[in-house]
Amino acid sequence: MNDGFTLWFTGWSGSGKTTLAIEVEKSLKKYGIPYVQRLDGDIVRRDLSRDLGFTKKDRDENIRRVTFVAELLSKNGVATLVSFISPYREARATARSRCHNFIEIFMKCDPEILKNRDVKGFYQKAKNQQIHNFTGVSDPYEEPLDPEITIDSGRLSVAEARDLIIQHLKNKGLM
Ligand code: GGZ
Repeated sequence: MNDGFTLWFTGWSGSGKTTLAIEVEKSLKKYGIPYVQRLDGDIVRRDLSRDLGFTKKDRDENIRRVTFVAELLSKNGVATLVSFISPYREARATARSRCHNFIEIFMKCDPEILKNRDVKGFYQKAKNQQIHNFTGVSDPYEEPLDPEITIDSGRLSVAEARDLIIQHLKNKGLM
């Protein structure tokens, strides 16, 4: 059986977590990794965490639930890709201690670029206080201090970032 692992993508809204996780997922499947599961903020918040908002308490609860699922999957041989803002170090440290072969991937981005790009219009709405507790505007993001992988999205294409992650997994003997 393949050893499971957890790729934990963390970063601001719009930093490319979901896009990159989808690319890595495709790649893992192409390599023949038998069990791959992606857990994404958008999807989880429509179902498992549909009762939660964006206060610290709710974000911590969201990440606690996701950690629980990722732990079960990764310990049972599943390549698990987790993409959430997950802004708090303590919650990510708990995930690290529980999930199997935990690899933290920090989506490093210039906040000004994200705010200018504002694909979903959230940053403007947050600035106008139409939405509250928005990461980077009215809520904190605690950058990872020692992530296994940092993706500088200003410099790397999605394909280059994907290849970096695949190479890391190969180096670790996880594929
Ligand atoms: C942050 C928010 C908020 C607030 C709605 N703050 O870019 P998106 O839209 O598609 O992804 C963001 C998503 C964040 O959910 P997570 O589950 O990843 O957050 S956490 O890990 O902190 O629990 C964003 C949208 O939800 N969104 N309101 N106030 N992001």
